Amino acid sequence: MNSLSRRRFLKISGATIGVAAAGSAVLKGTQLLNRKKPSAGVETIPTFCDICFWKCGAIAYVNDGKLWKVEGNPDDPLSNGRLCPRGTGGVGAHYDPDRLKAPLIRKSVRGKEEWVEVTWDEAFTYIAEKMQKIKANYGPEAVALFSHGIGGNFFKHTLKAFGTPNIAAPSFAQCRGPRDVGFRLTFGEDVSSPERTDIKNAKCLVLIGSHLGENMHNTQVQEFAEAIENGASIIVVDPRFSVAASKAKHYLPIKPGTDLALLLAWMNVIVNEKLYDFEYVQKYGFGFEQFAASIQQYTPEWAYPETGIEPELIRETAREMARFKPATLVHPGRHVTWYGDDAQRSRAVAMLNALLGSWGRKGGFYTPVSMDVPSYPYPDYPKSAKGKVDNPDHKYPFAHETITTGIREATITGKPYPVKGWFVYATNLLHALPNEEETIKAIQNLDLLVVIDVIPSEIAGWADVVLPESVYLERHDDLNVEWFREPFVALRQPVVDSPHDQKPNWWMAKKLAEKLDLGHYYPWNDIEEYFEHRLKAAGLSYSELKKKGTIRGAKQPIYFDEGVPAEFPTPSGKIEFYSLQLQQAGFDPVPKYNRPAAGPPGYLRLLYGRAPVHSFSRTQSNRVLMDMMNENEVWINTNIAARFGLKSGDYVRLKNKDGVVSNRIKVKATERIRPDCAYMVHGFGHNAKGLTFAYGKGASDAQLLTRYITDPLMGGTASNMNFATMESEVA
Ligand SMILES: Nc1nc2c(c(=O)[nH]1)N[C@H]1C(S)=C(S)[C@@H](COP(=O)(O)OP(=O)(O)OC[C@H]3O[C@@H](n4cnc5c(=O)[nH]c(N)nc54)[C@H](O)[C@@H]3O)O[C@H]1N2
Ligand SMILES: Nc1nc2c(c(=O)[nH]1)N[C@H]1C(S)=C(S)[C@@H](COP(=O)(O)OP(=O)(O)OC[C@H]3O[C@@H](n4cnc5c(=O)[nH]c(N)nc54)[C@H](O)[C@@H]3O)O[C@H]1N2
Ligand code: SF4
Ligand SMILES: [Mo]
Repeated sequence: MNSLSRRRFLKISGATIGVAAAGSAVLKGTQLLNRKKPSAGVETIPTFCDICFWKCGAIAYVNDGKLWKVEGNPDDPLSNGRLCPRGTGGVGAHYDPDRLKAPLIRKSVRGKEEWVEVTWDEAFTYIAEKMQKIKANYGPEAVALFSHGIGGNFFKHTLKAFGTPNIAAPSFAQCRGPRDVGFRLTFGEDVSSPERTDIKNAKCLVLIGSHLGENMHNTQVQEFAEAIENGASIIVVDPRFSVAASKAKHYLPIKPGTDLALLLAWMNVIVNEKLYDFEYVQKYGFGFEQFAASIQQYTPEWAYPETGIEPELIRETAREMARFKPATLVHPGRHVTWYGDDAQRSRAVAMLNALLGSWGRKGGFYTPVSMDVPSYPYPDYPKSAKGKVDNPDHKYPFAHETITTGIREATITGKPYPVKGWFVYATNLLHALPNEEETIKAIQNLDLLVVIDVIPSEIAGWADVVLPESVYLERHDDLNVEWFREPFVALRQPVVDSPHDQKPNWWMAKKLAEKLDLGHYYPWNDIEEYFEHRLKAAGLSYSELKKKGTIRGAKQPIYFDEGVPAEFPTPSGKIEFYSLQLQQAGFDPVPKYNRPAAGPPGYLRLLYGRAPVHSFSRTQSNRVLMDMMNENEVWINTNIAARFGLKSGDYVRLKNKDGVVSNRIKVKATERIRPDCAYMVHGFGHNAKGLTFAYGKGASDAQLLTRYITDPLMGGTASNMNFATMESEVA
């Protein structure tokens, strides 16, 4: 945007949005959503959302180059014409006055958040020189990329071209990794994202922690509502009476960390009462007899003292699941890095589904399909002789993606080889990884930390170079060729200009490649040329995609009964009730229960999760969403609150076993949580100075997660094993 149109933009936004306080540029939050429709000249532009990673198709309404509102795109199968509240509030990301505005280079010591503004060319020259130096001294592998979301695709491309295999996202070792490993070990395939869960057709839906309704992944929540409408039987297992629990026929307030005991007891009932899908198990199962024998000890009576769930309720819910098989979906969850037994617990979830015959069946797990859009024919990437740094000697033998925390560890220890440069694209590592101290220690070992962000996040605060990105409403991103119920391809495209000198990721990644003499990896001049090329190869029209935002392909079979081949890419070619792979690697071939360690007296187990109007630590600067929820609370049981002399609305500080004390946080005293745990929404408690609005509001769960157990199968960092007590805070 040139300076003239920028001035115009500022004038327009100042005039229409209003200014909260004299002299400040703070925009009013939900006012942005309640603005009247402009009298004329409203243009609609389709794109897809990026407030979380679900990528819902959206329509932006723009008037005179100015963003009015964003709604769901009715043509898009992920949104079905409706966005979640975060998606609607996405306008706040564009209008956020705290946004990064220009490239920055660190002026003083790391973490002090003192910068000099530089030009884009200066920034790239600085970065490229440092990268070449690291490459000369340690090899290209010594530069790693942390990235989350589709926006990271082009930086991945540049860094692979540079020669590093060390590229990781927190969505594996801090999120869904154990689930995908557990399912892979059983069915040979991942659950993937969007999950292949056929929620809308489920007649019985079991949610173990997955708190749909607070967890707002749009399609899943829409399907959940549909299942409820259709009278599906809902079973919810959660130490906290979640929104989903309020819709349940059976609510099981489980003792935290004991879900594997419940799962084993459920399977014990289903096997011993011969309630399983006999034909399915016989046809597709491997090692059923050994499995059945090894779960005999896990009776409902045995599980009762472990889980706190009465034997009769365990039996009743097991029978309920069996009644509706194969349309019973035991949801695999998503954020499952809880207690260290996570991959094995997820495997038990997979096995329970296998007993119910739900994999490949309507109302269970469908087989996702996708459009055939060939990738761009780039030159080959250089092969790394050293291999990846995150998982030396395959210590975690079943990790099939790169482990973020493995890269962090190598950066601290220099083993198996040194890591000296980090690129961090759209992931606030100080909120996303457990144990902040280790992250900072790793950062202090770096010769280069580049952070690409839209706001001055905590991780940006530690960077040597900060690159300001245009928000998703102002840029193109890679095509979304999704694996879903039906094939489709979706386009993200700019609907408004960036207000300052922000740039899209593809432009930055390409410019950086050129500085590194890797320009030949970008044979296209502009991303639209790249789209044209790929879409043409797929026989699709770019101009149609631009107009519609989404092109859908013909529906295809997605269930075994419709002709999808029942293939299980496991070593046995079958569903593995007994896993020889696990046995050979020295692990339990059938999951075994180990009781989680208890906390000290007076401490509560610290649990955390989502709120409907926020995404992780990325939306607390969004004025629209903050108008809806501007701090988090700590849920504690009413009796515990009374014992501490606390009531709802009081402020406390949480103090963990290692003496880390949180920001002040408001108490929510409630019957809706067990007395042995506390619960808070993730993402609050920002302490980066540039986040003027989010700063100091609520407390950060991440700060309190000083401990974690690493999943021995796959390297996930289980963090539901921290304990906290409360210190009163005078308001
Ligand atoms: N303590 C704790 N840790 C957790 C979790 C938890 O519940 N508690 N959840 C885990 C889970 S499930 C996940 S998936 C991960 C999520 O981890 P992350 O994906 O790292 O989530 P955020 O903390 O929101 O960090 C996102 C960063 O991207 C920036 N950003 C937003 N939009 C853009 C953009 O358009 N471009 C660029 N370049 N940057 C952008 C934001 O400002 C923010 O700094 O965290 C995991 N870690
Ligand atoms: N609004 C919103 N929605 C989101 C996101 C977001 O940031 N905001 N992020 C998305 C992403 S990437 C992910 S991974 C998902 C995460 O969503 P989920 O996979 O649903 O996981 P969490 O949000 O971590 O929720 C944790 C839930 O598990 C319960 N729980 C804690 N310990 C135990 C236990 O021992 N046993 C059982 N049975 N339950 C337990 C908690 O009480 C809480 O209800 O949400 C997605 N949807
Ligand atoms: S679920 Fe909500 S925030 Fe996530 S992409 Fe969809 S509309 Fe956006
Ligand atoms: Mo996640």
